[in-house]
Amino acid sequence: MIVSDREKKMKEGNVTTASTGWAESEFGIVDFGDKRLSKGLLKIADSFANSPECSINQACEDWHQSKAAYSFFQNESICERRILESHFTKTVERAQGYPTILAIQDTSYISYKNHKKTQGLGVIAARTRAKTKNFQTHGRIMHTTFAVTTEGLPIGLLEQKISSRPILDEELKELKQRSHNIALPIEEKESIRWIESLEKTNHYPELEKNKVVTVCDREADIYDLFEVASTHSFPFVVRARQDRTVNKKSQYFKKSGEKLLALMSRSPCQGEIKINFPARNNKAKRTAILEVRFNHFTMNPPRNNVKHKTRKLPDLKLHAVSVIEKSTLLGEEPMNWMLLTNIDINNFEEAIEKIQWYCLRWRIEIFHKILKSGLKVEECRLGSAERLIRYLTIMSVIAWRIFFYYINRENKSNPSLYFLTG
Ligand SMILES: [Mn+2]
Repeated sequence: MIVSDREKKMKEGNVTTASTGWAESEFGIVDFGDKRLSKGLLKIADSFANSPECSINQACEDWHQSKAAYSFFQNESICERRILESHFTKTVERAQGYPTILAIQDTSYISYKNHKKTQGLGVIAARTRAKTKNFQTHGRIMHTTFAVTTEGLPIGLLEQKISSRPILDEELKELKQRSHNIALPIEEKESIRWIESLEKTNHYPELEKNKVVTVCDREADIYDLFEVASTHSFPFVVRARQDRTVNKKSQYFKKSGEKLLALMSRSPCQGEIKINFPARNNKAKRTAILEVRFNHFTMNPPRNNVKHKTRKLPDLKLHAVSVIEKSTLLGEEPMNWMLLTNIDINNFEEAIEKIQWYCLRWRIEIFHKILKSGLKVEECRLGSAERLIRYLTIMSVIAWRIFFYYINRENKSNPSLYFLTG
């Protein structure tokens, strides 16, 4: 699996596009209750899509148009959810005819670090340094569900939430404790975003005939997420972050069970796959031979999950796929992945399929790259967080469109082109 030249180009942010009336078809159904506003949206979307790397002033044809764009972003009656919902409807339409759709979730931190004048931004990162106490990076947290076909064609967003962390010091302190405090219910933790998105993307009535597989990186290795998914039969593939004790007879039997890694390493190797890693981070490109193992196991609820107090948490029947690099050159970190899924895996082919789906998770990283390096959304100065959210919403759809346009035009959606990454 290798990265295509086109993806390389896109990763470098070298993107252009041509558009004729695409905004009409993507946003034509948006109703703000005022025709002028709906027209304004189409104009903005077309201008930005035509000049993806430009600032608002550069993208607009003239002063009048720039002024119209600014007043659009400032207009408090414009709800970004309407814009999104119009796009979601289109994504769902594009999904028709594909039996399996990957709903890839990921979080991106949009930093407005040096924008001193922007009002209402939350905190996306905080550290306590020796000299500057309570160092904070301001910005927005963008959690997106990006829909991709199993051939790798990005068909649009299925969900997006742009939020921020509380800004008060006490709140920050509390938050810091929370994220490590497993005694709090999941709803009170920030990780609830993974579960909310899972539920939303599985509730499109138009996608009833499609298999919508949620794909996430290690951040989403959360029992509560797996529990919701398993209860409602929402399929998922998530990379494991931790080595759990599994197959316990009961949560009260401390000594029963075994570690998942140990279980997998005594499972027979079912076959090998070859992956070409592209050159990156000053490392030369290389080919890795990986051993593939799979097995099923029982995930027991964590003993300290607060929900035990109110109800009996179920044991979950899950499957794991392990991919381990056989030998590496000196200094190379051997690749070692464990994927968790609630989809049955009975043979090597079914295991490989899950690995390929996980490889396609990289698509959302490219989407984030287009937003940041291509469209330079972090350079936008709009003066307030609300305006930025409207702007980021529209730019997200444009970023998707640029990506779709490239892949679709060259008709190169072949999963063998994608490389693996953690
Ligand atoms: Mn992530």
